Amino acid sequence: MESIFYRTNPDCHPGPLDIKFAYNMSLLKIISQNPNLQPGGHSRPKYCTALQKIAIIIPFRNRESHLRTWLYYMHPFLQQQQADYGVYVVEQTEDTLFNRAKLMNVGYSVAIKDYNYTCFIFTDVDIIPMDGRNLFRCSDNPRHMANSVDKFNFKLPYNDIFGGIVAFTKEQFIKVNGFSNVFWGWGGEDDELFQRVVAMGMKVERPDQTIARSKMISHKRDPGNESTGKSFHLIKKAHERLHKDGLNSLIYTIISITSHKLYTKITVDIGNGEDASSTEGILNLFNL
Ligand code: BGN
Repeated sequence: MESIFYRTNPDCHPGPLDIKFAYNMSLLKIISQNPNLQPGGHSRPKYCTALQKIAIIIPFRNRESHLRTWLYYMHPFLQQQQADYGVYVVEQTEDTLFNRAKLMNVGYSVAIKDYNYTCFIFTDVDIIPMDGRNLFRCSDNPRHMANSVDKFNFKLPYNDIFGGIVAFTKEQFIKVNGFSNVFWGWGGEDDELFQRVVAMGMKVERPDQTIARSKMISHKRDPGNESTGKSFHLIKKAHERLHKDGLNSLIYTIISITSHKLYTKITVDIGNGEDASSTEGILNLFNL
């Protein structure tokens, strides 16, 4: 059976991968290349019990071709790493501003009821690791795993960056009360999560930058994901809000949960930010 690992690493030893983006990857082809997947995009190693059970959470809206690319590369990648994992694609239904962070919280809340996951990897759909040694696992502290992305010349654009891919154990994620729910539109929700981690006395770990090299699919900013310019104020008061705004204030309505061969699709109505938990409301509450 052809897979990216057999093609690039005949001995199946992990190492640099040849990642090329092509937009004609069919779901049927990806399914046929991953015959051992269980419904909902689950897999576990055949000959051992994995130490961690990993839920991969992907926020999503209108990125079908990126999702196909992600599935094409990441299923073989995770299976080669002997991961016990499931993939959750969390789709925002409304046309209102995108809320990446709230979708992450919904993904966590649904996945935790599905299986006894111990590790949650929150990833964008458009970043693909370029090295099989970049272990998709949780650690003693929350991990930032997109610390070497081609778009940023394989460097950190700033020290506290926490975007793209992050990994939290269940305990770590509960400790920070998840992501904030009030970041509508582009930017800042990841910086705010970084502040939560620090406020709760944890550090951010990062993999070696050579091994963590990743490729980002270049694209234009999505319509409906404009920046509101409010992030800066919200990030400043992260430590004051974190116990009130997050997993414990999460309100959403599930439209459907569908088990596909390659992933579990969660379609959710997360509101439009004009209710009690709106950004304006939160800014007022904290006199920002
Ligand atoms: C930053 C964004 C992050 C994003 C990185 C990388 C903000 C907050 C402004 C106060 N932060 O600028 O969310 O991950 O760029 O693209 O917009």
